[in-house]
Amino acid sequence: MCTVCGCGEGETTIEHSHDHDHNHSHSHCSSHSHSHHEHHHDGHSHSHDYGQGPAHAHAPGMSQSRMVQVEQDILAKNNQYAAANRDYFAKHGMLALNLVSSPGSGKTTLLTETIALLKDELSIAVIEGDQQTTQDADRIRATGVKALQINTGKGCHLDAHMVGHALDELKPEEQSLLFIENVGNLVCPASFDLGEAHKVAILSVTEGEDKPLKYPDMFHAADLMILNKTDLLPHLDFDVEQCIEYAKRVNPRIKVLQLSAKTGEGMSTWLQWLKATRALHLIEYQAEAVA
Ligand SMILES: Nc1nc2c(ncn2[C@@H]2O[C@H](COP(=O)(O)OP(=O)(O)OP(=O)(O)O)[C@@H](O)[C@H]2O)c(=O)[nH]1
Ligand SMILES: [Zn+2]
Ligand SMILES: [Zn+2]
Ligand SMILES: [Zn+2]
Repeated sequence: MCTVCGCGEGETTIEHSHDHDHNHSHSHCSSHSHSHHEHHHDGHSHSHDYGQGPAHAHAPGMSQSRMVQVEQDILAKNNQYAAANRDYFAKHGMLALNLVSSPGSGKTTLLTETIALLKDELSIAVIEGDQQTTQDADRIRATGVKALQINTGKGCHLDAHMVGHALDELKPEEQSLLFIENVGNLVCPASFDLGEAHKVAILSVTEGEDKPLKYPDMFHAADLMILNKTDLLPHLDFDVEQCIEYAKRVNPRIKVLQLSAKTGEGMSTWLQWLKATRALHLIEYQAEAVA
């Protein structure tokens, strides 16, 4: 159960790149604490079941203070896994970006278009999160880069533990750019640090300019807001200036880019942001290597 919104968690599955003729599942999360990237995967296929055990309890009957305590425990545990992921990214010189938005804002389209423009220049890998299908990961793989799907079942967000396991499986190349497409949801993904360098919030102009005010946590947590589908602006009465003002009201440091993943308008500025951000991370990585 997600204590942030009370929805069901569990049934999480992570794609496996290898297939064997036997499967087993083991129960995760509630009892073990491990550091990532050093456990399991001895060449057979298994599925993870995240939500079993005590955390599977139902919200009704739980007191408010107990709910708050559970939420704090979950977030504290998540932060430990996030720190392990961050460490892994730093060690491998990887820039990880967590793409967050409502369903259908254009995350996967933005990714496929970005990959097409950048993949000859740098190594890119993608972790795809959504509740049920592997369609997004299939769309990414069609571009020729490595992608792995995490299905969260009823879960409404990715957490750092899932991402750690996905990294074990995906094994992105050194110094690669890693995109993590979160589950389409403007609420819960804001609370879960995945170890990423930046959350990038994608808002499409069809959603209305008031979204940053209505979902402030998400826009507060993001360092960059991409206003997508600008090709549709002539057909709408979306007020771009007002939207940017709202976003800056909840997060004065947020940067805003406007683009259309469909027509390519504005994409070059996004590519510049990606390359500049990656370059900064590589400077830190190289400085660490020398020290
Ligand atoms: N007009 C227009 N349509 C777009 C643009 N970007 C994406 N779309 C369309 O928006 C719809 C949703 O795009 P996706 O890329 O699947 O969105 P998503 O955020 O990955 O969706 P979920 O993974 O379900 O949350 C598709 O029909 C896209 O073709 C754009 O810049 N302009
Ligand atoms: Zn939730
Ligand atoms: Zn684990
Ligand atoms: Zn998608």
